[in-house]
Amino acid sequence: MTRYTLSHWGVYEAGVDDTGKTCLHPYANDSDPSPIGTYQTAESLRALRVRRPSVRRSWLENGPGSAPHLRGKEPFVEVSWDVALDLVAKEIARVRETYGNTAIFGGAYGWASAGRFHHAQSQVHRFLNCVGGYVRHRDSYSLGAAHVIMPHVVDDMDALISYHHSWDVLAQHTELFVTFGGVPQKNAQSAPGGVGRHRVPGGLRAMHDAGVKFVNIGPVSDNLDTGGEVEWIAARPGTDTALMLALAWVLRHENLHNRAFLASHCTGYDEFEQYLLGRIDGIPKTPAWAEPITGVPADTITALARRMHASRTMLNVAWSLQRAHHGEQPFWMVVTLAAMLGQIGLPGGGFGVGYGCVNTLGTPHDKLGGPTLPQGRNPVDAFIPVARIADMLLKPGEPFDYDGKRYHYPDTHLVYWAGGNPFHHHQDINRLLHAWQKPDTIVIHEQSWTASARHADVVLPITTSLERDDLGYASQEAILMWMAKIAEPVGESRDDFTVFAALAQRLGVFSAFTEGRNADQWLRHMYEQTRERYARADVALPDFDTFRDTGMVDLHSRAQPVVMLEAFRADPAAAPLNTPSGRLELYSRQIASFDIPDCPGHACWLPPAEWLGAPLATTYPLHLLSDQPRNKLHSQLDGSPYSAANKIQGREPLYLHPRDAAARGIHDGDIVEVFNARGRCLAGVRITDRILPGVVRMSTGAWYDPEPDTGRDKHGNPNVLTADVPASGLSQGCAAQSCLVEVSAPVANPPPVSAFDLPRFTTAITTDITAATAVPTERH
Ligand SMILES: Nc1nc2c(c(=O)[nH]1)N[C@H]1C(S)=C(S)[C@@H](COP(=O)(O)OP(=O)(O)OC[C@H]3O[C@@H](n4cnc5c(=O)[nH]c(N)nc54)[C@H](O)[C@@H]3O)O[C@H]1N2
Ligand SMILES: Nc1nc2c(c(=O)[nH]1)N[C@H]1C(S)=C(S)[C@@H](COP(=O)(O)OP(=O)(O)OC[C@H]3O[C@@H](n4cnc5c(=O)[nH]c(N)nc54)[C@H](O)[C@@H]3O)O[C@H]1N2
Ligand SMILES: [Mo]
Repeated sequence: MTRYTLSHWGVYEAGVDDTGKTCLHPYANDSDPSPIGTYQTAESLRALRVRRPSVRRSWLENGPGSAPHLRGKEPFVEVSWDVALDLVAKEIARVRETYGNTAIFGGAYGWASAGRFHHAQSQVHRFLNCVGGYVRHRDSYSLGAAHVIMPHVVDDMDALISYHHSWDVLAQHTELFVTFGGVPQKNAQSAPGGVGRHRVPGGLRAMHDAGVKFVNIGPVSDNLDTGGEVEWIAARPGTDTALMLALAWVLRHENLHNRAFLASHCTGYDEFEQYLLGRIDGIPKTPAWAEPITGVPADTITALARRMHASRTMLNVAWSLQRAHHGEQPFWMVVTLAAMLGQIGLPGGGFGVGYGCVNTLGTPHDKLGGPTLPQGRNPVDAFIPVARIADMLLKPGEPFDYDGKRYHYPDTHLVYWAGGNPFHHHQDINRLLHAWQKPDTIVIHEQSWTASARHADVVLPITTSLERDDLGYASQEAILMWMAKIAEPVGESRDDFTVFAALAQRLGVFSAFTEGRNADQWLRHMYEQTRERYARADVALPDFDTFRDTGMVDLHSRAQPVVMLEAFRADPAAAPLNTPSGRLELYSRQIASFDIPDCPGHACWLPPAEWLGAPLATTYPLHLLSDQPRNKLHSQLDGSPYSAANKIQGREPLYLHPRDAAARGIHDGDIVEVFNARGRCLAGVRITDRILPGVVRMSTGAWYDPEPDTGRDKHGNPNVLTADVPASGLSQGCAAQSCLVEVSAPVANPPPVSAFDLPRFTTAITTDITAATAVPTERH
C-alpha cells in the first residue's frame, strides 16, 4: 500500500532511505517535481520543533500584559498541556468578559500546511466563532491590491485565476507572449493547498517548441526559462504602468487599437483616452515620456507595440507588480492595454494575471472544490485588510478606508495565531516589534521556533502534516488525497483540532466545536460530503475505506482546454462580466466616486513613494526587490539543507549588478550590510548581470535574527527594510516591493547567524502555576 502526502510543493510518496529512516519521493506522475517538499523529513528541521507548551516567563509569573517589551527577549518556561490550556482558556474568557470579542484578533494569516481538515486557519476561525467571534482579516499579502481593484474592472481574482487559458491553448494559439515579471518557475513549484502535477516548466517548453516568441519585461531576467531564446527588456521596478501606457499610446497614435472591441465589450475607454493623450494633465503618455521613467528606449516601446498588434498576443503580469505602492495600476492597465489590442476572449490572446506565480494558472481542470471544514458564523463585524496589522495594533479606534468605505481599527487585547508567521510576512519588522507590545496576550500554535513563536507569550506545539492523517485537495489540481500519517508527532505536539477541542471543553463549547466528532470521524464525514457533492456533478468517488487504502483519486483525465473569457467575447450581453456594467471597466464610475487621490477612476501612472526616480534615491540609491524564495516556501523549511545550500556564509543571497558591486568594492561571496532608515540586515553577495544596475534582489524567508543590542538582522530578512505602507487607500494592500536601500562595503568578521539556535528556557520563579490558572467558569 503506497502512502502519499500532499504539500504546497506537490505530492510525495513515503519511502525508506538507506539508513532505514522515512523519506519522501516525488509522485511518479509529476514530470517536474519540486525538490523542496522532499526535505520535509530533514533532521535539521526536527531540531527546530517546539516540543512542549511554552510560556514567556513574565507573562506566566505576572499575568497578561506583563513586560510586553520583553517579548522575543526573555526565556520561556515549559509547562504541561493542562497548565497551558488552562492558562489560554482563562485568558480568552477574561478578554471576552472585560473587552468583548472585538478585542480578539484571530486574523491568523498564513499558508500553514496543505490538508483540508487540519487547515490551521479554518480551525482557529471555527474555534473563535464558537466562543463569540473575532476580528478577521480580508484579502491576502499575495494579492492585496488585485483582490480589491479587479472586481471593479473585470472579475474577482479567485475567479480570474480559475479560468486562464490552459497551457495547451497558449502553445497552440499564442504567437507573442509578453510578460511583466517573467513566468517564475521557482514560484510555480508551489500552490496553496498543494500541487498535483507541475505544469509550468512543460507548458513553457511546449510554447517554445510551438514557436511562440517571448518578451520578458522587468528588472531581472532570471524569471523566464522556456528552454529557448527570450528577449529581455530591462525596465526599472515599479514602472510597468508607465511602459504599458506608452504601448497604449502607440496603438492609439497609429490607429492600431481595436475600436470595435472597445465599443462592444468595454466601458470608459473615452475617459481613459483623454488621460492617455494628455488632455487632462497636459502630458501625452508617449514612448519618449516613458523612456526616462522606465529606462526603456522609446524605439523599443514603439516597435513592441506594433508587434503586439501584428500577433496573437498574450500579456501577462506577475503578482509582484501589485505588491507595491499604487499596485492597483499595473493590473488595471494590463487589462486596458489588452482591451485596446482587442484579443481578449480569443484563444491564446488577452491578458493573464500571474502565469507562473503559483502552479494553478493555466490549469486544464475544473473547479470541483474539495472537502472543507465549516468555519461557522462570526458575530463580530470588525475586520482589517490583512497587511494593516501593525496599524491596527498601533491605532485602535482610528479610521481606515477600504474599497470606498470608512471603517475603524478595533482595540486588540488578545492576538491568537495559527498557521502563519507575521515576523516573516509583515513589512517593517521594527515597526511591527513596536506594535507587538500592545496586546495583553499573544498565543500562537506553531510547529517550529519561528520568530513569531519567539515573540509570543504562549506557544503551543503543533504536529506537521506528516504526523497526522488528513484529506488533501488542491484547488483545480485534479487530485483528491488521503494524506497518510507517516511519522510520529515530535515531542508533545498535537494537531490544531485537538488543541482547540480541549480549549472548547474548558470554555463550555465542546459540542459546538466538535459536533461530537473526533478527528477520524471528521475526515470520514468530510469525505462523504464531498462524495455526495461530486456524485451530483457525475463524478463517482470510491467509498471512504477504498479511498483511504488506495491513497488518492486522480481526476487528471478530465482535463479540457480552457479559453479565457470565451463566452464573454462571443456574447457580452448573454455572458456579462461581474462588473457594474457587465463589461470591462477601463474607467470605473464607482472608483471615481470614491474620490481616492491615490486611486482615480482609470489606470494611470502614479510614481511610488520609493522607486529609482524618487527624491529618496539620492540617499538610498538601490531598489530592493524582495521576491519569493526558490529553495523554500516563505519561512517554511528555511532550516532544511536545501535552503542552507543556497546561502552564503549562512545568509540569504543579495543579487546585484557588477557595476553596483564594483562601486562598493564588493566581491561575490562577501557579506554586506543592506540598510535604510527603517532597518539593517546582513546578506551574502551574488553578482549577476541578470539584474538591472541600481536594483538588488533578496528573497524573503530567512528567519529573522536580530542582534540583541542593535536590532540588526544577521540572517538576511528583507522585511527589516521594507515599508509598512498600503498600496493605496482603495485596497490597503501590501506594498513590499516599493523599497529603496543602500548596500555597504564588505563587512569584516560578521557575527554568526543564530536564527536556528533554540530560544532560552528557564524554570519559573513562581512555582505556584496552578494558582494563576484557575479554570474559568463554564459558559453555555
Ligand atoms: N518583503 C516581502 N514580504 C512578503 C512578501 C514579499 O513578496 N516580500 N510576500 C508576502 C506573501 S505573498 C505571503 S503569502 C506571506 C507569507 O507569509 P506566511 O504564510 O506567514 O509564511 P509561512 O512561512 O508560510 O508561515 C506559515 C507558518 O505556519 C506554520 N504551520 C505550518 N503548518 C501548520 C499547521 O498545521 N498548524 C499551525 N498552527 N501552524 C502551521 C509554519 O511552521 C510557518 O511558520 O509573506 C508576505 N511577505
Ligand atoms: N518556491 C516558492 N514559490 C512560491 C512562494 C515561495 O515562497 N517559494 N510563494 C508563493 C506565494 S505566497 C505567492 S503570493 C507567489 C508570488 O508570486 P509573485 O508575486 O509573482 O513572486 P515574486 O517572486 O515576488 O515576483 C515575481 C517576479 O517579478 C519580478 N518583479 C518584482 N518587481 C517587479 C516590477 O516592478 N516589475 C516587473 N516587471 N517585475 C518585477 C521579481 O524579480 C520576480 O522575478 O509565489 C508563490 N510561489
Ligand atoms: Mo502570497
